[in-house]
Amino acid sequence: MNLSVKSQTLIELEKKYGANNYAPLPVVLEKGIGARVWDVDGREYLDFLSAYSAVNQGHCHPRIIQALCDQAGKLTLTSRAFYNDQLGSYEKWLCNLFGYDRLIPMNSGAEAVETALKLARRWGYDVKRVPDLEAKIIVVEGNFHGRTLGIISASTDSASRNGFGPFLPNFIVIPYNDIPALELALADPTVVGFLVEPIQGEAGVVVPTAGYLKRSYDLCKRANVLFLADEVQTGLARTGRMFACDYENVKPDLLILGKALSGGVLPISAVLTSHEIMLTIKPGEHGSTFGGNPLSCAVARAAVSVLVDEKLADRAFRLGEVFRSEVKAMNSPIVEAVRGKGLLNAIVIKPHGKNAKGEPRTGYDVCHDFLDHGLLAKQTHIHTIRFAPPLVITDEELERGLQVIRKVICI
Ligand code: IF1
Repeated sequence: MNLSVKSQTLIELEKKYGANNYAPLPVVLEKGIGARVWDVDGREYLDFLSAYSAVNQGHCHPRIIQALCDQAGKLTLTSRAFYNDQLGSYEKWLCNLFGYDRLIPMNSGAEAVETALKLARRWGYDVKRVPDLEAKIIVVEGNFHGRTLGIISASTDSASRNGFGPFLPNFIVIPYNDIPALELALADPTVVGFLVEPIQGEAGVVVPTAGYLKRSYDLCKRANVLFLADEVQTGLARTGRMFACDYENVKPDLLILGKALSGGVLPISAVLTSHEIMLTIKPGEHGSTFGGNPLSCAVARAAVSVLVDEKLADRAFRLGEVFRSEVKAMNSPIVEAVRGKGLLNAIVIKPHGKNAKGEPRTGYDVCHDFLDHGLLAKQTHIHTIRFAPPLVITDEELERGLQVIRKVICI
């Protein structure tokens, strides 16, 4: 589709003055409500990415926006040098809701992951009594936990880590979904934590074998190693349960949340854990300027309340079943796999045909076709396309999205 002058102008501004760290699809968005967004020319799209599962509650959910506006007019930031009237009640409410003793409020998902890694190391030295500087963390191939130097030190993705070294030592990388490999790695007495996504998002919505999380958790307990679940993308109703770990009744020692914790309104993240683990960090040893600010507390409380009150996990479960069964029933000649849980799904595309440049068509080309037909989705690792609409998507909107998908992949 040809871009309007208005869109082209705005795109050129980003190209001229911004960082070249993304290759966005050619669409310039200016408005969003629920599962729908509109570009600067008033064209409507169904959002099947939800800002990588940050907008589970739908764009500009009125209850979250109201909480934002109410608090924004009162007090937005005090820093933690002082107390504020929102943080304590938010911490108590979220800890009681999710069954944890304590919460440390951060901002981005990466910050929360870094915080969890520091807590695991500090617990390792102070409680497990691992010799200083020897604490190790087990991670898995294909992991994605963020873009900070500490986190990419654990990454196996060249695009995330090449050219940014040197890296943090003491990460042990094992295959995902591989219990014997974990058992072997856990034999090292200096291991303090196992960091894992319950479903690997960036790797292409890779769902592990049923029982993998529970078995991993049990092995970690037996080895006196902490189980760190990165639920930044899978958490908060996305996969059809409040947390993906809930499918196996696993309660992580450290629960890492972000993205939809704010419903996509602000960067808000958190790590929830026990008294013993959380209190290993003393005053002045960790924090952030915006962590726990009153505006974020008010927004997060509204965002999580929406998930609970609108029963969005149940909705994601039901609509996810519809989505996967309907896409599978399309029997598309270019799709070699359909997988996911709840409304975190993906299809794997076979290289097919040629694009305008005469190259084999990839996920990017298919997403470009989706765009032309009014649906926004994004490929990951060339041939995998992730579908993650807001959990508030209506049955009619989902059906409309499936019609677009059918039109594009059943060529
Ligand atoms: C980008 C990916 C998704 C995450 C998990 C922590 C974080 C993320 C499981 C860090 C963030 C985002 C980052 C964004 C695109 C997106 C992404 F493609 F990068 F990998 F979703 F799959 N744990 N994921 O998925 O949270 O610091 O970003 O708040 O960097 O391109 P963040």
